Amino acid sequence: PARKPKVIVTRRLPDPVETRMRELFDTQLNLNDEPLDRAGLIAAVSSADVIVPTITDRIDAELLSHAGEQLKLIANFGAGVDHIDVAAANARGIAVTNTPGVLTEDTADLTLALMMTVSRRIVEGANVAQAGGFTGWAPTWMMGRRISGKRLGIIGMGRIGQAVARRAKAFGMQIHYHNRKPVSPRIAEDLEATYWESLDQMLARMDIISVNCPHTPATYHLLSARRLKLMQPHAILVNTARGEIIDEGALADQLAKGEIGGAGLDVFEFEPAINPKLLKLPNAVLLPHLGSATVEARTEMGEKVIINIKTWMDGHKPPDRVLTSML
Ligand code: 8YV
Repeated sequence: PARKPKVIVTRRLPDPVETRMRELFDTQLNLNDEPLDRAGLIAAVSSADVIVPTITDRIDAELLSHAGEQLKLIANFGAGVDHIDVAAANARGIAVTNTPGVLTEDTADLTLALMMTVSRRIVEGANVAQAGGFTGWAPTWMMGRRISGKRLGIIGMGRIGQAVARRAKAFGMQIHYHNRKPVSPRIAEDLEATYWESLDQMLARMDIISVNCPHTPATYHLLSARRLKLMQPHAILVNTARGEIIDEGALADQLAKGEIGGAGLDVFEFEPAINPKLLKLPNAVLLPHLGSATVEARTEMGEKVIINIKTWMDGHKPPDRVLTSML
């Protein structure tokens, strides 16, 4: 029988995933669960047949110059591949796969949760109550804003954007979106979604903006200081995609000045660092990248990784191959 491929996994994964991987492959786990340093990553790419990285690993062209002939697959644990130089990998005959689909609903749930948390001041209220500050109810105390009836502008109408739209529609919101191209007429009709070719025009008219596009060279700082200024002073910005899509410093300044109403952020430009200005703002709700952090999603992401490796081993095209033409 053919030898089992050597698979290096850079972080700890849910138990059932690790167990299955050990059964199927010659699996090397990073038992202490700290991100590998550069030397560790170099050692991994120079000895493994397959590496399974996560968002905390930077797989750039220089790192790949250390890849051995045997490295054939980078089976990313996660949907976003902006930490991987896919072109450089492909140029060396190394395929890249990701784990789309299984984290869509959970990321969309968290997006709605952030919208409501910011709009209804849930963290502020919880903090007051927990600190013993609920000393009496008052008619005008801690008023937020309703989300029903409001205009939601979704940037990026892929799987996650559409899942956000379905939920928001059920909450009575009006769905608007900006995307490279309009979605199919059937989907647009189902969601009663209005397409904006001009992001600038959409930004100026929305009550809530949700970022749901991938981070690519084309979307880096898509929400620049200039574009953020187009948002209305009561508007809320939610980001469960990638921090790099927003100029975080400009956002912090505009939130502090009251030029933007509030923000719900699950991702940050210099993760895991968060702009210190954001930490002090009552109108910013910050989460530590929890979009796909459910037992179900993380397990299914691991299962996808396994399927991608297995199909590749069996000589077939892995189902979730990422091609540069898709980026
Ligand atoms: C993960 C994500 O937390 O899938 C993604 O793109 O951002 C999250 O699901 C992370 O990327 C895992 O590597």
